[in-house]
Amino acid sequence: TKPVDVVALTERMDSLLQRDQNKGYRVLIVDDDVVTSRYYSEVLRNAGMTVFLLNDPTQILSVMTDFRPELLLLDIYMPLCSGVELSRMIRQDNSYVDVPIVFLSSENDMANQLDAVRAGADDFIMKPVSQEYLVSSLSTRAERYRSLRSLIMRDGLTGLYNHTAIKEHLASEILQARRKQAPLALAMIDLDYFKRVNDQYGHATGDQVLRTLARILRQRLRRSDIVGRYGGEEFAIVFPDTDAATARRVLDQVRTAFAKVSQHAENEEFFVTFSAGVADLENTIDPDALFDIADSAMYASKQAGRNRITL
Ligand code: GH3
Ligand code: MG
Ligand code: MG
Ligand code: MG
Repeated sequence: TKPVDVVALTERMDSLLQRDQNKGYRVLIVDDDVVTSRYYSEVLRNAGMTVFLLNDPTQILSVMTDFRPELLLLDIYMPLCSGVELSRMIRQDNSYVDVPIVFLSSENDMANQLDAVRAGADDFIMKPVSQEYLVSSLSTRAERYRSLRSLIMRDGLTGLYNHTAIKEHLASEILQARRKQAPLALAMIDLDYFKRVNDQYGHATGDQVLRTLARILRQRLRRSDIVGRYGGEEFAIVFPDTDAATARRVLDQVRTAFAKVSQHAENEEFFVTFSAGVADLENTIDPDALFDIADSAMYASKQAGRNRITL
C-alpha cells in the first residue's frame, strides 16, 4: 500500500471545508433599521450564508414559508411589532418550534434580555459584535439545526423525506402555489405485489427494491420536485408549478424506467412495478383531501390491473 500523503490530504480537507463553509445557511434578518441590518447581512453573505433581509416585521410569516430560514436574527425594538413578540409568535407555530432565534440588539437591560429568552430566543448578542463572533455563533447554530432537521425529516432507509416532512412540504407548497396562482400536483405511488417480493426473496431484498425506486425517482425528477416515503412501500411526490396531466406524463416515464430495472436476489433476477395516482389543485386545496384524492386514484390504478397511473 502507498503511504498516505498527509500534506495533500490536509490541503484537500482544507479546500473541502472552505467550499462547504457556512453551506449557504439561510438566515432571516428582521430589523427595522435599514442601514445597520444591511451591514450585518453583508457580513453574513460574505461568510457564505444566504440572507433574506426583512425591514417590515409584519411580513414575517409569509417570508418564513417561502424562505424557510435555518436561523432568525431579530432586532428587539421595531415600531410595528417587537422582536420579543415576534419570537413568541414564531414559537407558537409547530413548524418553527426548533428554528434557532438569536437577538441582536444594543439592549443592555437585563430584564429585557430575560424577556427575550423567555420568548424562546436561543441567544442574545450585544451590539457592537465582531464579525468573527457573529459568523461563528450563527453558523454553529444553523449547522446544528440543519443536521437535526435532516435526522427528523428524512427516512432512514431511502434518504427521502419521511411522512411528516412530505406532509409539511405539501402544506407549504400549496400556500405558495395559491399565492403565485401556479398549479401543483401530488402523486401517490404504491409498489405492486410487494408482499410477494418479501415472501419470495426476503425482507432485505425488499428493502433494496425500495432504495432502488428512491434512487430512480431522485434521478428522473426535477430538483424542485419533493419526493418522500409516505409509508412502508408507498411514496409521495409533490410537483410544484405542475398540473396533474404533466406530472402524470413525467411519472409515467419513471414508471416505464423502473419496470425495466433488473432487481436481484442471490442468483435470481426479477422485476417490480408500481401503480400511482395523481391529483392537483383543481380538485381541492386542502392537503389531507389532496392526499385522499391521489390515494383513490392510485387505488383505481390497482383495480385496473396495476403498473399504471390514474389521474
Ligand atoms: P398491491 O399490489 O395490492 O399493493 O400488493 P402488495 O403486496 O404490495 O400489498 P400491500 O401494499 O398491502 O403490501 C405492502 C407490503 O409491503 C407489506 C409489507 O410486507 C411490505 N413492506 C412495507 N414496508 C416495508 C419495508 O420497509 N421493507 C420491506 N422489505 N417491505 C415492506
Ligand atoms: Mg430597531
Ligand atoms: Mg401499500
Ligand atoms: Mg403495494
